[in-house]
Amino acid sequence: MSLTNNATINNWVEEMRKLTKPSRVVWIDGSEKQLADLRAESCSNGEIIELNQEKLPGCYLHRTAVNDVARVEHRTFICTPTKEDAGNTNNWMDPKEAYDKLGKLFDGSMSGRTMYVIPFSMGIIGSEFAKVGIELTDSIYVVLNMAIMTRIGKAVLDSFGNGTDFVRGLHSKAQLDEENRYIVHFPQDNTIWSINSGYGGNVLLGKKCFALRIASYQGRKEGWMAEHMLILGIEKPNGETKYIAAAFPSACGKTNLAMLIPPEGYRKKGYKVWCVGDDIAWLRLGPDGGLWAMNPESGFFGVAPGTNMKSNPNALLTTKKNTIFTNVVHNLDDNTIWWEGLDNNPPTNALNWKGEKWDPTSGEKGAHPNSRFTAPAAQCPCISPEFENPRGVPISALVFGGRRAKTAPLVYQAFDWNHGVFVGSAMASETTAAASGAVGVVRRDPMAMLPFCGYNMGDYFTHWLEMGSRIKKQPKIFNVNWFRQDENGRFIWPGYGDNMRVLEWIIRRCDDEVDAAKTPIGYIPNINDINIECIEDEVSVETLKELLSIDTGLWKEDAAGIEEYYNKIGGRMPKELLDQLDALKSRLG
Ligand code: OXD
Ligand code: MN
Repeated sequence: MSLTNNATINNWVEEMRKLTKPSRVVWIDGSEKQLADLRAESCSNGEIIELNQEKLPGCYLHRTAVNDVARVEHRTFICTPTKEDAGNTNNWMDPKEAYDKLGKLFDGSMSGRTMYVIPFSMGIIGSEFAKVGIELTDSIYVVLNMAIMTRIGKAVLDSFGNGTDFVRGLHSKAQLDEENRYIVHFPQDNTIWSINSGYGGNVLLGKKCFALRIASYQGRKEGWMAEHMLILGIEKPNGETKYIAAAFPSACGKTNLAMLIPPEGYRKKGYKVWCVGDDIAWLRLGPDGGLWAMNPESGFFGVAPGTNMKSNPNALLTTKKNTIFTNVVHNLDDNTIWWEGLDNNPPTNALNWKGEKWDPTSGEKGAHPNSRFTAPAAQCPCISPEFENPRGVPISALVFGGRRAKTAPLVYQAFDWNHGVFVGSAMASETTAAASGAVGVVRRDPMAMLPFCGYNMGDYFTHWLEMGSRIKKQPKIFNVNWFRQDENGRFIWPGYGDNMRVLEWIIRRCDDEVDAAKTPIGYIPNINDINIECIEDEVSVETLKELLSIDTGLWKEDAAGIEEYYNKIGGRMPKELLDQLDALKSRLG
């Protein structure tokens, strides 16, 4: 029975029911009782496995189909009315063609199954920054994950009342047929259709599909921004907290940075780092004329392998209860889980991520490299006291980063907002060949939004520039690179908690407490302003100089690479960024 009198919602649910033909429809009310019943049902049909409830209370294991383990970018489409509106960096299908094609796949796709109706809110329910969605799905796994990742249930509908501005998400596992797997967005209709997948990034429609692709489109229309950014707060010894939002391509340690533990020297002085979000930031103009950020999610969907008590104790501790693990190793001895990089004691009596008997000495990985944990953010030991604040937090600095062996210095600051937009637009990571020290292939990933921007990338840059002109108290913009290498391909910056040393410089720049040296690419720290106390053995003054050095030859090559990339984006590249590129070239000489 429907949980709302909202006719727009009810009519749409009914229309989708007629299309997908489930045997019954269940509305998710958000109660613990209903979720407990669903967990029990999901355990009884083998979709999830209840783990050791003494060691891991409220925790479950799920295995996806072996051909369904990651986001499928080549099957992800932005179906704007014209191809130009989606731009050259997105796959495009004509909306009518897409509705027809997927309509056929959805026709009867839920027959014999239950359709779950999940009302969800991205952001605190009822807050002026929050947005409502409804996801229809035939997967209990999706319901249980959405209950962690978003705020769900009847409270969402009650607060929404008779509103009509909600995102319509339709998901069916159908036959999990790889050949007919589609993740399709209709931004102008607030609609997402996802079929033939059961993997989180493709099916938890609140996350990448809504909170980034659809929301980026909404943000442009409505004057705000949806960004692929973590949000963290740095509490200074005087009790004041400064907030930073930061964008990184995948495999750059984003979750680790979001939950960083400062080095001992900083902790003794009274510094603390608070996590507001690990993946997505919605940014708006605040009443003070500044930029404010809110994490629209309520959980972490983090990569498991490599997470351990050294790399990210806060993430690991977050997953000790009420967590769904996907595609990790199942330790049969004590009914717990394991993954590569958790510790040095792989279980000997275990199943791998596919559910096959696994021998840790075989050389084969036990957990899938993209295996995940879905855990409530509120369980994170360093979750920010502002996490539930509906207004979000004021942002002092925006940080872009990538994985560059040589080109980008450890940190530099953009000259101003527009130059910062240029820096973000040119973001890139290199595939590493660390052993040989070879410089890998450069992959551009503007603002880490390449797979997540729901419209033309040139228009997206224009939106960034326009936002800047509207922000009276502009955040300062920085670029960091934790991955500088020496000539032998060795990383020369320790990273992890020591990244705090760079964050400290960033907030001191925001507070006008330190000078910096002007270079052709931006402002870089004076050597004495990066605190290397207690790591002098690892990072000598010489090493720090190398970390901050700028190789003009490499930068000229990079400028050529940026130009090539801009050409690919095509005719809607804003002139301002082309001018920024010219200015960089002339500064490089
Ligand atoms: C993610 C991603 O899963 O960026 O967060 O791919
Ligand atoms: Mn992400």
